[in-house]
Amino acid sequence: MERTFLAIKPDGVQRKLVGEIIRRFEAKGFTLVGLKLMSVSKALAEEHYGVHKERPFFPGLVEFITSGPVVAMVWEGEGVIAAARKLIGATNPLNAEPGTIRGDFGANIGRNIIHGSDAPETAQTEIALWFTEEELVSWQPTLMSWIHE
Ligand code: DAT
Ligand code: MG
Repeated sequence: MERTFLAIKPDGVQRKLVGEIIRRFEAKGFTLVGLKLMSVSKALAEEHYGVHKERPFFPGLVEFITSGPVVAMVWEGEGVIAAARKLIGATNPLNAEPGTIRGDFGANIGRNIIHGSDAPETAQTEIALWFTEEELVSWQPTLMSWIHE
């Protein structure tokens, strides 16, 4: 079963959006398999955003993600990587569709509330970067037959 890495950024946590965001993924039918509130070290932030190392916004991005608590999560489900990106919305909240998390709650690209892995390879790398095997729980929700054929 496919898994993706999501992180509610410090703005989402400070704005008390944790419950609302988790509710949306639960309501959609995805399964939570990893969850922790944490302070992000500079080293973890730089590794996580390594692909953007050369971009002008990189230092600000690292500073932002390390500026307060982050809720790191792993979610499971068929097609969850692409579907989570759709639920999250466009990178710039000003371009994100209403109904998406960024479209409903964001107003600035530097405060876009949540991160989601963008492809199977990045999902695998990011899950391994943020979670140990022991922190992930494999379980079968009993209502699965009402969500899945
Ligand atoms: P996404 O988070 O939608 O995967 P990304 O991987 O391109 O977007 O960029 C990572 C984060 O970096 C993004 O969530 C916000 C920040 N960012 C991206 N482009 C930016 C820009 N032009 N100016 C400021 N911050 C930017
Ligand atoms: Mg990205």
